[in-house]
Amino acid sequence: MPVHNAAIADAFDEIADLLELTNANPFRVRAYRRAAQTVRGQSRELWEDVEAGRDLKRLPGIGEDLAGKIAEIVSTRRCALLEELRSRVAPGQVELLRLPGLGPKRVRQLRLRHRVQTPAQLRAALAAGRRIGVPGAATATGARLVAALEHRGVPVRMLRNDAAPIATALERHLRAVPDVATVVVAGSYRRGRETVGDLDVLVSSEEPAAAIDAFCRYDEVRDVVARGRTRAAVVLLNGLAVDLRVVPAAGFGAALHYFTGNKAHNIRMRNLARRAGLKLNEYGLFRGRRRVAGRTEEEVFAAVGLPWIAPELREDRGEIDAARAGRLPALVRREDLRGDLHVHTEWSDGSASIEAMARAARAAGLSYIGIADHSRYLGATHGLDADALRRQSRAIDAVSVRGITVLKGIEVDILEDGSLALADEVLAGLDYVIGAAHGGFGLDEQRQTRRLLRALDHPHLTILAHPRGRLINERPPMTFDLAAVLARARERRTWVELNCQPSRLDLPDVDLALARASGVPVAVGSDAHGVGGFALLEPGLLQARRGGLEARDVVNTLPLGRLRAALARGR
Ligand code: DGT
Ligand code: CA
Ligand code: CA
Repeated sequence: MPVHNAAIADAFDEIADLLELTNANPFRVRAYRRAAQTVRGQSRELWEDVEAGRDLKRLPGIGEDLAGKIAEIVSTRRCALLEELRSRVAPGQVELLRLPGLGPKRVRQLRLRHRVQTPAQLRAALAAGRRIGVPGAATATGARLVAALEHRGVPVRMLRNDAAPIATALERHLRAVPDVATVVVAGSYRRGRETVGDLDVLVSSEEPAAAIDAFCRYDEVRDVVARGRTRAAVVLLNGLAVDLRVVPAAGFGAALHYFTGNKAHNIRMRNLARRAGLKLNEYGLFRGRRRVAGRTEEEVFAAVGLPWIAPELREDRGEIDAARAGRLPALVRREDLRGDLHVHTEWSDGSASIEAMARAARAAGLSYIGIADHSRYLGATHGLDADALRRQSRAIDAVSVRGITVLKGIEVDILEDGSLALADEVLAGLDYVIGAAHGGFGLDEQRQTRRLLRALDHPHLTILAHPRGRLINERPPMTFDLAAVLARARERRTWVELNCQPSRLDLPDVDLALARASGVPVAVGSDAHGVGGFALLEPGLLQARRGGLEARDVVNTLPLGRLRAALARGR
């Protein structure tokens, strides 16, 4: 049996992993990764080349040394370097390297300093609460790690925010291809879902071959799964699957609509077209054989008598009826936001000073922020007690950044009985109070509801933060009677938060829609823990839009004066 290209590539990938763990030169690591990719991408079996004595150095990234390795693997079915590396690295090490949040450096430290060499040992060490230099389960990264250790091998949907830089780089790559007019990442990504199953890339071009070719040769591609004249499918190095379709400009709008989905929305639109005697599919909108629309999405919607519907709403949750009745919401946009009330600093677990956060907020186009550091209760991690809060208040008074007003808040823990972790008189001295649960996620529905209702009854509570307490892919949402909680919030003039952290996005879209219908204003908070944190407002707003929120539903679209007035009314 000859040695196939896949086996050669696997050997090179493993060499790269092992080199990384032994602190080898990064260029050498990268050379093996590229070689693995090149070998996998060959349509011809390399063992035939070796047998025929053909020169392998014609392949991109394959020099003397790598060509020798290929010949060695083909003719001996072994690789001395790989065996030598394997003998130096314990098998659990490579598995550790593949876990989220663990790079070669941390894996090395785990072994050298803490004698943790396998996923099982890591799991035991974390369960025992050992301090081993990896983030604890209370942090998002730590929780992700614990989840990965528990569900090893189960594929999870990638956070949209993690897919975003990948999508952007791929778009840029395809835009540079000659004759490519437009590139859009459609599917769940365009609808702004919090996670994506795969990416669906749509390219408009009259010369599909060039786009298909550039796509399959893209640097980050691990496997080409399918390759046709106008479509292709690949898997990227990080495991994300990407579908590509190339369509001519005349049908681009119809294809964009079709591949944006979701499927249920598409089916409804197709039925609507059928009732009008038309046929809608991914190629266009047809009356008989004649194409009557398809160049743009607007054209497609107009042909069935509808205004354009924003992708975030296309979930078959009533958007088509709303469009027909002229009742589509004017969705909130990033430029509508004037402030951010959920900002952390180095006074608790943030990384920057109050002043640095104020400057960053100004650079992000905001005109006010509210500092809401953690109260002391949250375990040992740098919470503020009454005394520290008084000192922070003086520090805020001393900060002056032109164009930015800094308000005084707190993120106080809601305890399991629904009381708040700081005394009333301390909370009374602040501009506003954010309450949040950081434990007790597993209470049954009745107790959880009672807990949140009691918190809402607290006279000083302004905002109920990340009410569901979920961490996407890691911790399920808390169960409670949301309708009852929203009714109480409205009664008490309390707001609910949309937290923009990519693994929170809490409240989720359907809950936000219920908040809007219940007349409860939403505070969109970045939960920034550093100067880059305000960048999360924009992707976070996708969730607000999916919930159908307009600017008037979001409190931090208010100018400062009106926000202050609203804060005063609520207390
Ligand atoms: P994902 O990838 O699981 O996050 O979700 P989507 O919505 O991106 O789904 P995907 O990638 O399977 O397909 C992309 C779009 O293509 C989908 O939103 C709607 C359209 N589509 C796929 N399959 C069908 C189908 O059987 N019928 C119709 N009408 N549309 C479909
Ligand atoms: Ca998709
Ligand atoms: Ca797909």
